[in-house]
Amino acid sequence: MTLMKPRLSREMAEATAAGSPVVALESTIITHGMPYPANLETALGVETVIRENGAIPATIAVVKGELRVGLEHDELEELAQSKGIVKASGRDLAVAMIRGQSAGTTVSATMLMADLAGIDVFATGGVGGVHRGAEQTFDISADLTELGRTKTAVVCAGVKSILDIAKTLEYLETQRVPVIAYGTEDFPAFFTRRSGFKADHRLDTPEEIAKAMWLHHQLGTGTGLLIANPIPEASALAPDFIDGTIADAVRDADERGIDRKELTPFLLARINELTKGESLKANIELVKNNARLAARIAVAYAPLKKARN
Ligand code: PSU
Ligand code: MN
Repeated sequence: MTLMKPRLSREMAEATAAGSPVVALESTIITHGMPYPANLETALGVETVIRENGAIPATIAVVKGELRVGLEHDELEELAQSKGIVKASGRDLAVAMIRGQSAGTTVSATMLMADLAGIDVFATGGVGGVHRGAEQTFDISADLTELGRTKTAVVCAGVKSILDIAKTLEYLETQRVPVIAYGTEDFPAFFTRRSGFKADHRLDTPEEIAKAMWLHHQLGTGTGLLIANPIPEASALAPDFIDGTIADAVRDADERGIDRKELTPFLLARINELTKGESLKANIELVKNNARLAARIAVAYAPLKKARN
């Protein structure tokens, strides 16, 4: 069966036809991950960072029922401002399309759409994972199963301790997803550079990461790769401070009975409130840092892919 192609912006159509380096970006971070106007400023800032590092950014979303890769400024603005917009993981896309809805795409939906559009590298802040208490709730993000079936390299800053980091790493192992830390042995914990767990692999240059991606795909593994890039030292938060805040936020969610797809957005917003915006500042810096690395990986990957075609 021939799979559907999302609608590409003109720039993206030219870039993919020419085999130029492209970096996909998700939109749930805009619609559910950050408040306005920081979400819009970040979305635009991240696109600039990708261009400065030699690649073309493609923000991915569903706009009025249409799967879109590469958004214009006014479209980003609308997504950033609208309230009550849908949060779509891969399984929600078809229904959003027939309803003509607009939706922020999670890591899972963005990977799926990036793959349909032929984009290999994707930058975000944090991926979803296995939630604390998953042994009771079974709350495991579809991001992890998507990584187990879609060939996209996702550059993130590790996962937050709103999640059970050990179980998240176990699940990625089960899904056959390599976890590669950039320039460190440690698997980072989003706001902090260390989680207390080791990553499976350490690679020190974007070129090595691009080569590993290439070989991983050539082996027919069929899975994605998780590239964990620690937050820059200067932007990292103090572990005691942020761990305490996260524990408070998790308790608040529990007391209010918040669960399922509302849980991650609630925790992100609550942590931002409790830290009086400190966590948001760190979040913005780490996303830009990930965009920079993703662009450099995409630049190194493009000639490898071209040589094959
Ligand atoms: N973690 C963050 N910021 C985010 C998200 C996660 O630090 O914006 C978003 C991403 O879009 C991710 C989604 O794919 O939350 C995961 O949601 P869930 O846990 O419901 O699968
Ligand atoms: Mn969930």
